[in-house]
Amino acid sequence: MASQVYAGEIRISIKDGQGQMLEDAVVTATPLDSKNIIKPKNNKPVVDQVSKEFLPHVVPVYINSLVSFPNSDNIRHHVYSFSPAKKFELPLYSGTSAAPVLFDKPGIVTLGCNIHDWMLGYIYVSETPYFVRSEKDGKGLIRSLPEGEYVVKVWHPQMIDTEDSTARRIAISDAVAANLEWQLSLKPAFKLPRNAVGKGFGY
Ligand SMILES: [Cu+2]
Repeated sequence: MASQVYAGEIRISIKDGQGQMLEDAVVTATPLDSKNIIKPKNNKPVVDQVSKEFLPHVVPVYINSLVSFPNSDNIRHHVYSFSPAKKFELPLYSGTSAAPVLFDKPGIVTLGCNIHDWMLGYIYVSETPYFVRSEKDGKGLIRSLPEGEYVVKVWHPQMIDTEDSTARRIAISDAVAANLEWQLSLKPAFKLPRNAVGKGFGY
């Protein structure tokens, strides 16, 4: 019985300007042939709130995904974004919020919390279903790529160069993993100190 196996993979490795392994970079692989775009199954991305931080800090999602924003803290958060790719807010809540949020435009959505000014997170809304976020060791794996040609790019919230400047074109074939590495020059992290909040009304 014939069965189609998609075994193409891209292993990625991301370093910062000093050569340290870099977490929270998003690598996307866009097929040149659009019929190689296969919608992901069981696609339920989550941005959690843990210890008054967004977790993960960067979450790549496929366009038209419904993203859940559970709150794992025992205090309330008020999540919002002013980004053109998605303006929304989830007024003060604890526990599971009422409804997941639809992200239907490509781009970067910057997340904040009205209560905790230092909380900062990013949703990368991708037009390709093939992407990965680099882990603490700077590594990641994009699996199940149909054979064909791809443009692969990297984005990171602190990168100085443009995402387009990182583009590489590669051919993917079954059973051969491509290894791609990037070194990104970064701006300093923009982060308000956690004690900057003066709204201590029991939140
Ligand atoms: Cu908060």
